[in-house]
Amino acid sequence: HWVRKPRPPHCFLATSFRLTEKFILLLVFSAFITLCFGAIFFLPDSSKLLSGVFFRSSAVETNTRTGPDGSEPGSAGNDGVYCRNKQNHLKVSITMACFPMMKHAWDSYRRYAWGSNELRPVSKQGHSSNLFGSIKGATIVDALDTLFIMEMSEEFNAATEWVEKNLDFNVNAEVSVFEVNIRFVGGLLSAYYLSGKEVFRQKAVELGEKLLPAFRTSTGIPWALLNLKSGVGRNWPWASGGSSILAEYGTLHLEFMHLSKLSGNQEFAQKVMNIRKVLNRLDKPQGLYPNYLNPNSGQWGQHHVSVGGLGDSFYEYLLKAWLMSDKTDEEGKKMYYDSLQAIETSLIRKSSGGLTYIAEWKGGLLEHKMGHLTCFAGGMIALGADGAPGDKTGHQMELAAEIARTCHESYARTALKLGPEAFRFDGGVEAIATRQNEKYFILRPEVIETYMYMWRFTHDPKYREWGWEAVQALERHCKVEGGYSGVRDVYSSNPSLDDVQQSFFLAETLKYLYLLFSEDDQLPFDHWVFNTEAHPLPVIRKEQTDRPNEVE
Ligand code: DMJ
Repeated sequence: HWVRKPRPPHCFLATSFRLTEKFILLLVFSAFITLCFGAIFFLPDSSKLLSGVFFRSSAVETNTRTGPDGSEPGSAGNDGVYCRNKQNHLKVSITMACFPMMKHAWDSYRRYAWGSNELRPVSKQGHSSNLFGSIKGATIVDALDTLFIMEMSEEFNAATEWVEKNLDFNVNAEVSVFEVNIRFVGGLLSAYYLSGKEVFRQKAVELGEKLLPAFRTSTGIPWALLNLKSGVGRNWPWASGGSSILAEYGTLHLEFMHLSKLSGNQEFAQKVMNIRKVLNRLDKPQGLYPNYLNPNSGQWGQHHVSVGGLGDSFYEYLLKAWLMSDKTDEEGKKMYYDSLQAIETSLIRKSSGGLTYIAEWKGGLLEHKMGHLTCFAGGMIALGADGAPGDKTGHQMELAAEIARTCHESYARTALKLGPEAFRFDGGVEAIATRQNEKYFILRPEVIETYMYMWRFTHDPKYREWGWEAVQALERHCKVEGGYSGVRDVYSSNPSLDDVQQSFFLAETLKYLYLLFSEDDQLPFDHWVFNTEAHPLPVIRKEQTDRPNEVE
């Protein structure tokens, strides 16, 4: 169901028309509008179209035919060209934005760090964090599907060849189960589903099998860290009383369901379904899920709740498990909507300046801080709004739009127009980082991810406008000759660079930007669900569940 789109058409700029031509154009245009209204109000399937109209934010003009600054289509601004394509749709020329960004990020990695996990774009050398132990090639595996989707076939083939010849999981090293799962297993699964190349399926299943010993605990809640050779696991030493982390053990479900489907081995699915069982037996303070859970005692650690770091993708995977199961996973659905209700009651607040934010909860006290990571929640809530129980669909879309606005403000209120790692709503500030160690930006995707979902569901042009602002800021402040780097202080007009091109910049940030400016049938949401690293996985159709080895 992946729809291969032709490269975006060339833009044609201001054209002058003679009076008669203008008149004929006007006639055609009015006929078109009349037809559309007829279709909306009189055709039997009008409810779908109308829902698209109702979901739009009332505060903002929804004209999709003007440029982001209100300019007419066909005008060229300083920072890019907004133009009509042959179908008369407004479109930012992707070839002028996201595609060259990917090319620069990829070419730089290939030139200076090929085979390393990540690139140091300033010092022009490889970089490896201890999250992947001695597994290599994180950027290659994370970028595979982005290369494929952007039709960078030479680059995709080179990456495939590297995977065939060099990707090796027989290492005597400790890895993060979560990071390896979302980036490597997720990246390989997507590459398999998109390209059909058997090597990706084999490697995904091989790595999945190596992760299984992590589940050898009294409860079956997996360890955070695992030695891939010995199968010995442990937890992060800093995590409350030897606890496992909600966002880590809760972010395996999508990949493991696909591993069972592709291997015929039901153990993967059983392991992640058991995590749900353990969670459902526990009492939840005010219906909330604490971030820490001891895998041996099966008891919560510190009562710290967050929709950002340590909690985030657990909630995301409940919703997406339901969507990916062709809406058959009722347990996932219930857990998602119940937890969202608890989050709304206990964590979501509005600032005096009218910004909605998701605070963190520590032992019953609210910390009025929101992380950049938390900004993914706008997209998640929009994605789930359609299935919301009761008549909460409209309410959840509004909530999603408010979170998107707050996150945009966190960017807009900086010198660089890039968002800080965390921003606060106390001590007289709103959506601003106050602590030095929260002012950095490491090329994270969450805000752009939310713009992309909001664009797909509302077609409100402000989301493309905001995405375009992010493109400009990335180009101005993060791009260097050797790739893209994070910055240490988004409030400084002359910030220092952190010299890391994160693999998720290629997997997520650039992919979501590309999708933000693509047509809706590019990876449509009714066929694909994105894992938390933006790797698309196909919906497992109801009728296929008894035929686990078939690829859609
Ligand atoms: C990514 O690895 C994933 O999106 C994860 O869920 C959270 N952090 C990074 C990006 O910021």
